Amino acid sequence: MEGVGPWTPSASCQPGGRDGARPTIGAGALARPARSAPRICSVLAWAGLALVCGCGPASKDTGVAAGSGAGTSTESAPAAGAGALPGAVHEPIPVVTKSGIEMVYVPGGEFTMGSAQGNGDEAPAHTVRVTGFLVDRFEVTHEMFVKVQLPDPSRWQGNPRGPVERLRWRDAKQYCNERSIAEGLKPCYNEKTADWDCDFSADGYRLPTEAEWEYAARAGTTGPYEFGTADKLRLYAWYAQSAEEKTHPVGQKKPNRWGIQDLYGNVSEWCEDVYSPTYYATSPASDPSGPPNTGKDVKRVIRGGSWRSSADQCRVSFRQGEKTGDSDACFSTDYCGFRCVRRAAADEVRRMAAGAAGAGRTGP
Ligand SMILES: [Ca+2]
Repeated sequence: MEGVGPWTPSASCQPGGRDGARPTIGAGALARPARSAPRICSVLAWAGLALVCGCGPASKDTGVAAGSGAGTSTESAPAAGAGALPGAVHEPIPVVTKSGIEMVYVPGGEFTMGSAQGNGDEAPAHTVRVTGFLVDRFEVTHEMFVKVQLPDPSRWQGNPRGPVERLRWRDAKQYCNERSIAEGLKPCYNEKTADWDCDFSADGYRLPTEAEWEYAARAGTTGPYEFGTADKLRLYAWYAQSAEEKTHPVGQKKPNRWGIQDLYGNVSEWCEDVYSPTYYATSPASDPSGPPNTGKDVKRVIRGGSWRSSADQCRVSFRQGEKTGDSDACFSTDYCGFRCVRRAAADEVRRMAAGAAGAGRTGP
């Protein structure tokens, strides 16, 4: 699929615009909010989000297994570990990062990935176990992108809270590395390899795996939409029937029960995985990260649908492969954006949730 409608040249098409040397890094730009990040923000975010997203018991209108905790809530993943969060290890926890970005900690668990009722590439539905992780509450926005001093390739840039789009897969990965460096984390991506290979053991930011994305979107539910049926999609998503052919600032639609927003629609979200329509038949049961790259013109997974998608294309198990655009000087896919994830141990999550935000702050 290619983008439709007019677009104007951006930095992505300017000579040297985005393929040149790494800009003088935004460690300073991102580090500043860390020092001033008020502890109260995290506390309020925790309390407020827990109320907003209904992180406690499952609400009524979707087929949720017991509670709304992580999948079937078999929490024993390494990230949750022994130092469990008091009374909360099975529940998602909103946090604010060192650089002031809202994320949600999703405890590990098992869930049924894919669908027997969807398209052929969504089958077979199969059990997958996912290690706990932090996921951005929102799609990455213009203001977040500019903060790490990367040129913004987006078609629509009028509102700093709008999602970045028209973004190559590798540019999304570069943002992840810059954000990691700025927060003193180990970057996940090796920029010296052709595919910018991912070190999943690093504690920095990266794109979600397809399994992580679906696990976070499902939030313990089993149907085509976390909230129930397609007639409610308008409340949760900017998609073809509601978006008026453009993106919208993030966070205006309802969150899912884990407090994550704009999963459906607005911009489709890059995942780490190579796209293969037959992958589910052979994928590993624990933390699958996609099939190997078989060569050029490989497609990577995008998830969630976008401002131009049908309701069907926004389903939680709907899969789509998209060319990365990494060798396309004028990548024009104005519906491709992303959000970040990263691994975090339970004690770090606890500190973040308490407002220390991982910045070495142990008190006010
Ligand atoms: Ca989205």
